[in-house]
Amino acid sequence: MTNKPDLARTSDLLSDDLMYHLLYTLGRDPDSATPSDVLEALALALRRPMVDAMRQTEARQRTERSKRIAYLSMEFLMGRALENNLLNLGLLAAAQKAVARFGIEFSSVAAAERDAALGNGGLGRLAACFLDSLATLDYSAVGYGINYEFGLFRQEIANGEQREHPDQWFNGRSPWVIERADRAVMVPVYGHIEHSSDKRGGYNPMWLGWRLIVGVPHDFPIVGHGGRTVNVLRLYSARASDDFDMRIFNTGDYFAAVEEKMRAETVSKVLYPSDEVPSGRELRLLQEYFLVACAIRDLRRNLKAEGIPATELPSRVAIQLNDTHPSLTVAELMRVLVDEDDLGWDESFEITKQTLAYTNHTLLSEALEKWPVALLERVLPRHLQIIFEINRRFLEDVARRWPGDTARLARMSLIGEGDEKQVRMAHLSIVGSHSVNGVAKLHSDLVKTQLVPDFHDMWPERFNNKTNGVTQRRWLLHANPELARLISRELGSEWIVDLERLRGLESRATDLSFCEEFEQVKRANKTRLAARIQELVGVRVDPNSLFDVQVKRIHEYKRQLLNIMHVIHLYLSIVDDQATLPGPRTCVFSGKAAPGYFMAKKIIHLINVVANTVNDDPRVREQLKVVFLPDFRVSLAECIIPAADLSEQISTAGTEASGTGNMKLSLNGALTLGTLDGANIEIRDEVGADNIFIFGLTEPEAVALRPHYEPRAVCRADADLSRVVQAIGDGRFCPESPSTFECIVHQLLGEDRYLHLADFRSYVAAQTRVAEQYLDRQAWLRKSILNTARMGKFSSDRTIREYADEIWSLEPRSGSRQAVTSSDLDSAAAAARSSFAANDAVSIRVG
Ligand code: 26Q
Repeated sequence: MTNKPDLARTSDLLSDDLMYHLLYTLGRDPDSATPSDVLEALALALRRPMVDAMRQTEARQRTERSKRIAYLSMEFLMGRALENNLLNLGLLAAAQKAVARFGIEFSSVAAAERDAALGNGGLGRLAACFLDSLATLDYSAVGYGINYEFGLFRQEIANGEQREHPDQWFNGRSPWVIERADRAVMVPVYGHIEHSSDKRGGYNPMWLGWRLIVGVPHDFPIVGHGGRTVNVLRLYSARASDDFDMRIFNTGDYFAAVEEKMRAETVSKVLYPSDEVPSGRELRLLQEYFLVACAIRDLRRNLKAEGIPATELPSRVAIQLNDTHPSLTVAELMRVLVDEDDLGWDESFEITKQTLAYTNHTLLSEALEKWPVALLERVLPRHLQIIFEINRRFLEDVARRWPGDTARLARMSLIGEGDEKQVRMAHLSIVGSHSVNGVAKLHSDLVKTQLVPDFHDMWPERFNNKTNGVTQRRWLLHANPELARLISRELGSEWIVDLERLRGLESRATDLSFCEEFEQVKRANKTRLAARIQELVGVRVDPNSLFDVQVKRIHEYKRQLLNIMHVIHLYLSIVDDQATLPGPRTCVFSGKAAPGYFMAKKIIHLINVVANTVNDDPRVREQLKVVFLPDFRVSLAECIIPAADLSEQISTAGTEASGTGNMKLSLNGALTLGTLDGANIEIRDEVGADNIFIFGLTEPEAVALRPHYEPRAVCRADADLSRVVQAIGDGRFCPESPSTFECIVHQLLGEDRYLHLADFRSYVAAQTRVAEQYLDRQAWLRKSILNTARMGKFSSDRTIREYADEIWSLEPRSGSRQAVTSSDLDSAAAAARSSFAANDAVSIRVG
């Protein structure tokens, strides 16, 4: 695509800038520069084209007066940025050339980058995919989040058990991030309300005695594919305000003042490592409010700068709440409109509702966020007042609509009564938004019928579905370059911005020579993963074996336990029954457990001891290998996913809101073994029932079973299952401490909340079909190709267009990129490259 002289010149310029930053910004000796020095210098060298494009994007969006989407999320699981940015800027080849001059492998420079792990899992990664799509589709968008100094913990496995270590990514200062001290904002917290009256005698409460936290934005450029649009992810760090220093001066109480300063800065210190029910911690509440307050102030500042009145907010900005974590936005927006802008309550509430939209990501009703009223009163007294007033008016509406239905009032109230009064954040989000969406068809239906049916009765028009998607730029183009190349050779490179084009591969699924090439790519990816496995856990695995992969957070509902029970079943059938498997299999697990989640940590331990037993047993020889890869994160996923043959998506029906790993794996040609849960249902609809392995109870069947479910009876009736459960309980995999897994058996035979035993038989049968079908290489390959070919729907580009059209009312951007030509991409890349031209004056020639 790029012509040679152009490439040479661009990489010359890039290496000049690289050298400049190495020498003068970082103070390193070029002769002894390490890959991570080069990485940092390269990131700094890329600032010029990125910032230029960012400013151009801003200017264009300002002149077009485009409506903007603000995506508020406590998590953005970005992963590495280098290759992604280079690919999107069209500068990858130039950078590779520039780096080669240092005698350092480009791959080692890329590998030196720490993942930006500012998220736990699906919800955070979805936010990252959305930012990529928003920029690629040229939407005016900004992500608001927190610049955690410590991202998600680093996981180590010691004696089979998870250990957590702090992850201080780039010491909290990524070279990609640009601090914007000029756009700092003040956030008040704590204090009390003084009741007073305004001039007209109306009630005029005053929030006084607050403490200030300063929010300092750190901008992370989000480069859209082709480099035309560069949006920003604005991450806030919490700092103490100068008045702390003043207090030292005034009171002389040095220690108290420093302590307070540290307390303020704690707010952005660490990501909560849990993706389940919150524990009601004050620091988390402060974090959530901090995000909301910073975002609202920033948006208002922008509007003011453009001279736009607050009443026009809904026509200029759409705010999407990523789960309830930023749901205090409802109260904060009301506070600024009513208290600061002096608008009336009704008008303010209309503006708030028209601006906000809420995405729900969970079906477990106990996982819905709630905050004690007493805590809110202490931390955010004015917001609590506002929430009470919203509730009072809301319950009046409910009572008017359903007179006398007090049970309904209690169910719907924003305040849950109990031992302790609590604010129900999902209710607040629904009442304060004009749109409530789930993240897959089944999930959105269950939100309406099971999670909040009363709200659906009241406002059916508010509820909608937006099935999740993933960005093909990261999950195919970047993660699987060989498959990307093969596809582009066959179909052209349009699929990069229009995933439906993959459908063109359908006709190649029966073309033997294409099948062979597709297989070679998979094989090379498996060989690469095998090397990684050897390096990480010292286990040699056979790239010819079936790579059976389950990678995701460890949760009981995701049923990694069911998977390992099947592994145990295979193992016992080999060693106790002298059975032979149809073919060799390598079972790959990876994922983190929340540090306080006892059962999830037990499951990790069980997987690891089973892995050790199986891998060390000479009777199993090459038939079965089991590995648990430590520290699952975006960059490790990029290595595992392209190498998978089988994708395990085995959550109990009705528990997984959507899943997105399922989409990434299928896109990379893995066949799904799954339940009819979350987006698996839509994946089946797309790939066809013949190209997926479905098993287990459906959601209505699971609901019907629960009241009379007897796991013990199920176990007794199945000899294979009894043997597996027995082996877990009697310490067969952990003889030195045989009671280690008794709690697992106790859970399985007691409640078995996630119906492992009920689905076991059906799961084993499906696994047998998998093993048998894998033997027919040609048939399997065909299915694998059809999986890739039919993933078009699951691009986050499609999801974002739906949000933009149906929730945000954003104009489709100029040309909306449906048909980007390769010359388009070239000219955008050329624009990025031309940024270096201005650099000549200060450039220093290399060597
Ligand atoms: C809340 C309060 C306090 C501490 C932590 C939390 C918290 C943090 C993260 C609660 C939940 C999460 C994350 C949830 C999540 O990742 N959900 C997943 O979202 C994906 C994207 O929509 C779906 O595909 C998955 O099905 C869903 O599990």
